[in-house]
Amino acid sequence: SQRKFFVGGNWKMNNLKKDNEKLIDLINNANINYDQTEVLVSPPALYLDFVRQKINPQVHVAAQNCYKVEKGAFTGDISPAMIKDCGGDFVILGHSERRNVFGESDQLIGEKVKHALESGLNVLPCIGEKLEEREAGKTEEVVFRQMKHIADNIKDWAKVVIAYEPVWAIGTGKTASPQQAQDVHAQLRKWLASNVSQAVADSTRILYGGSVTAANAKELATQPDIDGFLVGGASLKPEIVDIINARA
Ligand code: G2H
Repeated sequence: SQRKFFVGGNWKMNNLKKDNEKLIDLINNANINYDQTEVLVSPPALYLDFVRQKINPQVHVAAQNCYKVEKGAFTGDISPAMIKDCGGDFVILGHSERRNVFGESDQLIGEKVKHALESGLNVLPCIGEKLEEREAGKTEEVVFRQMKHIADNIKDWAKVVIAYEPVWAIGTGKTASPQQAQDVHAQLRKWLASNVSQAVADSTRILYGGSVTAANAKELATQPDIDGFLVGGASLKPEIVDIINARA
């Protein structure tokens, strides 16, 4: 495929400096072909600067969230300008934990995507259905609706990597089967072709997320529409290197 393999580690709200240092050493010392695979790590925002200064410069450093304006009276939040100022070049937006624990709407996530892109960050927006939505046969309806709110706010798709993360597979140990994931990825690519353009559908990376491990990554990575992974739990362990090299 013309799409470069991409693996992101979403550290979520885990680890102190000393643990971050170990993960940074692990990645810096690993055998990774950066021409073949793009690698991203996403520490809690407090550690963006710390991680950026220590990790291999070829690794993208991402915030896990941000707000939709540059500055102002928004206690507790951070802006894309601040992420860039601390050396971050990406922001994850609309992660299911932001949607479901913190109540973020499709509309807000769209506004964040727009502002982050206008600020010069790359974005990694996440979408995915809940178990009850899948069981009700609504997977496509849900992920297309989420995609539309994101896509409507994107001009430059070269700065976008999408993550499909079925909520029922996140941190549960239940991975989507390679076929289940491939089916949704293929539908999303079709949606991009019809609603944006064939070129964007062909070139945009769609990552899979949800209980990815070294044990299941290789088979998932063989699917034609899976272009990499967004990894949570396993990104805190040495096996992240095997996941990064799943297609090597
Ligand atoms: C999904 C994923 C990372 P995990 O949230 O974004 O986490 O791999 O722990 O399911």
